[in-house]
Amino acid sequence: MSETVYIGFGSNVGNRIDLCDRAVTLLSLLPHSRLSGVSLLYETEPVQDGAHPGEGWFLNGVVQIETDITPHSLLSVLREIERSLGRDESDRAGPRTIDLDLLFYGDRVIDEPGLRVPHPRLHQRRFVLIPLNELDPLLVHPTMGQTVSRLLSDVKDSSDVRLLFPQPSTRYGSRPSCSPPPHS
Ligand code: PH2
Ligand code: MG
Ligand code: MG
Repeated sequence: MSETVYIGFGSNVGNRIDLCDRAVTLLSLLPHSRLSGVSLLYETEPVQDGAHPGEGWFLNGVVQIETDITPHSLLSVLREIERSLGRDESDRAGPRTIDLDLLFYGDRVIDEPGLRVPHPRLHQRRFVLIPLNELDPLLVHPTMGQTVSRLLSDVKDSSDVRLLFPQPSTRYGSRPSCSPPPHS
């Protein structure tokens, strides 16, 4: 039985558009999985949260995937993709070429060292809630019992989140505005 998962991505070093695009492309190629949604890209002010992501603004977005991959395997695949896109493992809290965070795995609640789902800070972050709200505003947070749209209207975070303009054209083509012409 496949589950709907949401993965947040962010980049604040290097060619951020290219890195996000490559991360989404790699996620679209996961076995036993289907990419079912990709948010727009947002330029976001860095939020300090114990991590020290530096001064650079992020590009952030969220993907939705239907998958049979288990949460633990998915987590190691995300780490592999981060590594393949040049993430510095020795400074995980520093500036990042790409950061992939498992936000929701269906309505499962997992609380283990190294794997906490839903992501423990997602409800405090506009840079996550805004793209999530775009994909599924009625998605209910399994422990808070509130929809994403409600979490977004209640969030205290006031950091700046701006729609990237222009949006890059993409290869995975799941954005409505980027659909190919009906015939050629
Ligand atoms: N990620 C963090 C800490 N701060 N700020 C923004 N704007 N975007 C992020 O992805 C982000 C952050 C830790 O992973
Ligand atoms: Mg993160
Ligand atoms: Mg992370």
